[in-house]
Amino acid sequence: MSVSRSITRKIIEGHIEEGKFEPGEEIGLRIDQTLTQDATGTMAYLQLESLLEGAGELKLKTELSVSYVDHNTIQSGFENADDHRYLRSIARKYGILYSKPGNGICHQVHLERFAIPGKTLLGSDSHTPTAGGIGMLGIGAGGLDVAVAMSGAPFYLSCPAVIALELRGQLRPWVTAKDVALKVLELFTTRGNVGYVFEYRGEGLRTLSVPERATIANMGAECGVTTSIFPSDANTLRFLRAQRRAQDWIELRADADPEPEDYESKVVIDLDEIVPLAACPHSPDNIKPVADLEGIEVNQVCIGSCTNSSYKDLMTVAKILEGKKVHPDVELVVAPGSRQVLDNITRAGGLRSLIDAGARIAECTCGFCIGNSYAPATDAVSLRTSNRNYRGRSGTESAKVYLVSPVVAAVAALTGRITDPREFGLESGMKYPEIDAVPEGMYEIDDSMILQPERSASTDTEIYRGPNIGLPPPRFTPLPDTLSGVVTIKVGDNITTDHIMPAGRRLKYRSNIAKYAEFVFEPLDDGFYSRAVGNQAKGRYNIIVAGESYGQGSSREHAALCPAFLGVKAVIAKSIERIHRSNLINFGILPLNFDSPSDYDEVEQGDELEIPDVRQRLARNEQMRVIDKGRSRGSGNGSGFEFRVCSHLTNREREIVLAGGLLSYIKSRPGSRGMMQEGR
Ligand code: MIC
Ligand code: SF4
Repeated sequence: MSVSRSITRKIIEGHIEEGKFEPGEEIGLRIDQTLTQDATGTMAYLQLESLLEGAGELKLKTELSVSYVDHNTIQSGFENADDHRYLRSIARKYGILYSKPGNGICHQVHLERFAIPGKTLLGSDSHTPTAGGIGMLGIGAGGLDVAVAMSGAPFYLSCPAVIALELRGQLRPWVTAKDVALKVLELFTTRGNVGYVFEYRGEGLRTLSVPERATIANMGAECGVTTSIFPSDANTLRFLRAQRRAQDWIELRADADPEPEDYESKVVIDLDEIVPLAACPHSPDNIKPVADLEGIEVNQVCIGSCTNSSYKDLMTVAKILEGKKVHPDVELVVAPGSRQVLDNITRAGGLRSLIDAGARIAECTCGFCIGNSYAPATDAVSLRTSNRNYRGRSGTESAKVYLVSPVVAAVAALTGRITDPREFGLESGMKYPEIDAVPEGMYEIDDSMILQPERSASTDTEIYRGPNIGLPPPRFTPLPDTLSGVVTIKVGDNITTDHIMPAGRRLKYRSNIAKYAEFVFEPLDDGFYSRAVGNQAKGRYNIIVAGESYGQGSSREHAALCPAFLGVKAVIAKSIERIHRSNLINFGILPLNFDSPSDYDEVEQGDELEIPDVRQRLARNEQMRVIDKGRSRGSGNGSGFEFRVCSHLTNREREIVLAGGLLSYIKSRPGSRGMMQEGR
């Protein structure tokens, strides 16, 4: 009997290589396309090189792989530029497309030029689900997983359950797709959504263009879902036509009547009822109506990032600013999402309005979003159209960052205060500028900043390795029989990968693990590094203890790789987010959950823990006993205390941890020279 299916299920079943569509079960998916960005890319390609060492054939197995340079573009020293050269030479060698710095943010460019409805995309960046706006299954992962997928092996994940988000009605003037994304965050928060896909449906989709859908799909990443996806319909075709890619279109929708059986639940969102919203400091789910924040003085406004930097976003901003001046006390920064966007707003006169109004025009990169430029002043209020406002991410610890739509941002840039844009419209007599997402039916397209090498790789291309490229990727020791270690740090709930492995001014060390490791947990506790190294020197493992939702946010595998480099062998948490959990496993760190969350309160930083028979228990998938021997110095309060933890690893994950990580696991398998043969 045929079942009625969701879009998610249709794409997964069309790509499944192992397992079956059963939420919670491990599945292996064939990956059609990959993307990397430079901040995660150097490590991903170093690992790819390691995987391919000794393999005769060099051709990658994906249909398309693109290497973007969009994060580390400051070039205040040789490091970034050297990394770019490395990436470029790797792309030439392996037949990977290379998007030069300045061409745009990976997710925006990928949506414009490469994303295809119905296909799968694996990206070494957590906002890869942006491609869900076009009906592609885009999933974020660590660089090593992406490297493995490029070599042709399936990508393993826990089969997601599908939540349907039914959109009804139509957005009111001055309310935008960003407000929908923030509404979803208000409903679902940043925790507890691991293992789900948000699938959008309903008549409300009619009025949402692909870039607007992409804004909504983009911020599903903040909820922690595996991905978000929209149908591929007439609006999708219109967008693809305007990108001269009509041939990439297929129609894709969920079976309609009765509703797909695999929706685990359905939530209705009435677009007419959504009001302008803001995510207040310091979390993307701290949502309030803009009307409630009116009057707060604003020092900085930053418009851009992979969430909100499309042609429509920036033209709307330009129209609001047209003929006016930015408030004297406000700094306005505008970073177009891609060179295509910059080109099109230039032709449409938008750039002129932005410049005349007094905007600082930044290059088409992540820039302010990753905190490596345009850091706000001490205690400043910064309104940003990006997707994350964790404390300190902007580059300024004391800054208060509010996440808002480009419309709210533009209005605040004029008034110098947080202002409800609907009120602004009424008071100023300005009509809401309705901008078509596609300029006069067609975008201006120029792909000359995307270097297209031969797809068949060339063995004689020399790989450039500047001094910023550290040693080859480290490998880690197999898990011991009894794991003894020290709780080197105990952290609370909602610890993001920005807390674990800061970006901003530390970003340039991404290719040099030994150096970057010096900054593990720097924003929370700058003594972590020396304690961890001290324990390592004494031959003891380090253990991290954490609360709920550990490892939220980015896909950066460095948040696992650098701790592993410092001898971290286990994380014991109340819960761990999906991508980070996979990254821990990939680098041989055992992810453990407290069986009883209240045990978290009993364990203290400095305690010595022992997990006996860990290999055996893992192999038998049994609960584990942790003996807390009390603090290593002083009498300690925890002597004799015992608690239980569980690992919930699949067979494959278990073997990876036992082997000391994915690289060691792959290398230890017969025929491993062989990722290429193992794959398709
Ligand atoms: C981010 O937005 O935090 C990043 C920087 O894009 C990361 C990737 C990285 O750390 O390089 C992400 O979202 O995965
Ligand atoms: Fe770049 Fe920010 Fe998007 Fe991350 S969230 S990819 S840093 S623009």
